[in-house]
Amino acid sequence: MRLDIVSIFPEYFSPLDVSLIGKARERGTLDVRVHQLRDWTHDVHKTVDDTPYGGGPGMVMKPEVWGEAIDAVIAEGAADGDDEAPAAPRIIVPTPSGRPFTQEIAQELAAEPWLLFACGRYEGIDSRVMREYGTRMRVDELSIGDYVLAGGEVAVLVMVEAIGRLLPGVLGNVHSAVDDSFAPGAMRNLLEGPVFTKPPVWRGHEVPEVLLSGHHGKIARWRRDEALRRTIANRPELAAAIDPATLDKHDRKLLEELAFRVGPEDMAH
Ligand code: JCQ
Repeated sequence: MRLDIVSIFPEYFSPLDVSLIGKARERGTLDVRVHQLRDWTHDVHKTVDDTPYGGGPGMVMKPEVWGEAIDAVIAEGAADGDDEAPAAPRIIVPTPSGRPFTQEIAQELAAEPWLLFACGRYEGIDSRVMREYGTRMRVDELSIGDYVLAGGEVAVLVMVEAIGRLLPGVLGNVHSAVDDSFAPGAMRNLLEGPVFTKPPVWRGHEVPEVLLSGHHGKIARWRRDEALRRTIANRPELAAAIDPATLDKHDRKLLEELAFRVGPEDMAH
């Protein structure tokens, strides 16, 4: 997979030299290139922003600079890609006003051959940039959560890590990637419960006895109970979205004890 990142702070991306992503780059699984947006300015001050039309606080990133940068990165990528390489990348713009970036989107993006991340700063990038490239390729404005960062750089690090670990051969254990809370197929819509390792007693805190029992049926049941408890406590909106048809009698009894209302058994029918 090829990843191009355009930013006024390329130094933000040194974490991509280490760990899982760093190893994937060394092996050639991932080809990451970070570009300085200011390289495509023409004035002495290397200006990338200007005042917003209509007034208001802050500054907006200029469309001409972004247009030259994206055109150049695409031309370079298309030129040194092989004949099988796609002519255009998917463009990702992290922004608090985007669609939520989810595990499902990470999986979708992990299947792409080429991604271009555009890091905005200030109040954002002139909207015509997304409009312009949206006529030629897929452009997604994505949010990593309901808070405001100083720029898209950290959001790109988050997305690249979530996407990168899904690439074939990037994770040591092939099971790890599908076992996550949000991966379809695991315990769908449930958070993962608590985990423990040795020693069996640490500072007086004991590992739940059932986990030492070797009784695989009881362990699976206990883990599911804990997953349900944690989902209700931490993510009530996820718990509310659980399909009642996926709950057995034991689940229903537990939810009743927790005073969590679910629909009747046949609600899905
Ligand atoms: C991403 N959640 C928060 C901030 C403008 C593209 O324009 C802007 C980008 C940012 C950086 O992204 C975030 C963010 N997901 O703050 C302002």
